[in-house]
Amino acid sequence: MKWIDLRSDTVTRPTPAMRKAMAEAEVGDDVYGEDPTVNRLESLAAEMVGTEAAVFAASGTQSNLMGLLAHCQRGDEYIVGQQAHTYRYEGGGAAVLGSIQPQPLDFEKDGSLDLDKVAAVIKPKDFHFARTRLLCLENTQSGKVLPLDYLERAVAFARDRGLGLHLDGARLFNAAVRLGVAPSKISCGFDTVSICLSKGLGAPVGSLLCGRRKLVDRARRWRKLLGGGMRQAGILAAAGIYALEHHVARLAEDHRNAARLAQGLAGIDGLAVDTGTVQTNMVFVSLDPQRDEALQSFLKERGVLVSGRGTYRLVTHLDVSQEDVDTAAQAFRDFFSSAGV
Ligand code: TLP
Repeated sequence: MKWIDLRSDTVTRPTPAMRKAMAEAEVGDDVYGEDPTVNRLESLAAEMVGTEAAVFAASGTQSNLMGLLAHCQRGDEYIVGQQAHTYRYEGGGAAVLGSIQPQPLDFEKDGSLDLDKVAAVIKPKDFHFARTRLLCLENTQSGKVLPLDYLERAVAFARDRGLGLHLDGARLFNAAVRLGVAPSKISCGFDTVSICLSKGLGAPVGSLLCGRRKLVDRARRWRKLLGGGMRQAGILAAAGIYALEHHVARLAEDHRNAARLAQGLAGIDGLAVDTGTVQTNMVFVSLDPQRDEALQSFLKERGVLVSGRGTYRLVTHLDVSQEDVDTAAQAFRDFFSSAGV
């Protein structure tokens, strides 16, 4: 059975052309800095993101953690969104491994952090307090693209307050495609930027921490400590190079499919669809949580996979076609019509 898997864009599988690039990759020992394909990927990523350097990591979680550890010492603090991946979904890694204290704040509706609220939680320089060191943003945030003028203000704010600035850019390329700008236009003011190759870009594994050379050097040391020195990683890096060269522009197709899915789901009685927030490849819908189980098993019988409780994040990607989106929307409609009840 062909599944229409809307749970995440992490589920994509490498295409035949990507697998070919992986099979043919020239490799060496990356811990010695001798894997030519990893080196090429790191230069390419740094160039595209507009930073001095980049280091290849096993996952977005590892890359974000390397970034936080590069910026902050024991007893330092980072300001971060309450729902941000770097706070909520990374096992508390910064606190567990770095003794770094998070200061979470609610995201605004547009996915930004209100800079006045950020200013209000910066701790005074006094030994009672953790040292506020870093501001972390996320772009896209739940599929929403941070406005460029906001980013400009955030960069100026961080400079003014002497804070480092980290971007969880797991889906930076979705934001760039949506805005029609080079990714570096979004990321250039940040000190560190984590990008993921294994989301919409379709690589099986891999992220990069891009940033100022000094911070990337520190992060490379942390990567080793975290067990992330990967030896002949060129096989994975080749997939990443392929993804960056061939799968960025096509993200527009995922965005069109998400908009089409939202349209297809709008107006179903019993399902609330937030069509206004569909900017990239994510659609959020909600329903009476009591119907979760019935809905999920009904959809599964139709070959459609979703996850969530009460609220569902439906994600389009490389392995979801326009036809798949229509099939999924029809399956939802059937469930909520008398046939599905
Ligand atoms: N997020 C996953 C889940 O963990 C929620 C997903 O399915 O979206 N930053 C952001 C903004 C992310 O969404 C994710 C993955 C990561 C970082 C971590 O990437 P990985 O999974 O490679 O560690």
